[in-house]
Amino acid sequence: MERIYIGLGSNLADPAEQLRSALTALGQLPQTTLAGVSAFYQSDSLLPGQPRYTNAVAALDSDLAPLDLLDSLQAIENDQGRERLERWGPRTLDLDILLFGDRLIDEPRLKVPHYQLQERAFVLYPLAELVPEDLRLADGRALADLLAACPFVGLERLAHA
Ligand code: ROI
Repeated sequence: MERIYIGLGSNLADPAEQLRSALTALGQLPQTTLAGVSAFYQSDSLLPGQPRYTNAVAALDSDLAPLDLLDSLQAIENDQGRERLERWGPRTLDLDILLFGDRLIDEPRLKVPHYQLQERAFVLYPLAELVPEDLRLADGRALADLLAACPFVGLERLAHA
């Protein structure tokens, strides 16, 4: 059993509802329990000209292997109407594996810790709600240092889930 953190994001078709459906689906994955959910946060897209995003982070305890979990997450994205028209395009649902126990994963389909974690306030702040204050990532970086270098700017914290 490993503790896994998943980043959720949506900017189409009622984003908060997309996140709630995704959380239900995560809780129904085999060999997996949903151990926690952050608040929801809204922010502007990092790319101009897209609707605002709603983001959150979920904690899972799972016995799934990383690539099996990745397949399951992509199936949930597809079930919720994700169309892969353009890279970085607006989406009904994005599910990213942020951290997977204390593993470092470097495979063509999956890099963990997520490679853009440190640049994304909408990932770091919800993640910080769920982890121990002194968390270190598998690559040795302290989450507290990443937070200190990534100001809470442009994020709007919404009422819980
Ligand atoms: N911007 C925000 N605020 N949240 C996201 O989840 C997000 N995802 C993306 C891009 C387009 C980079 N911008 C985002 O893929």
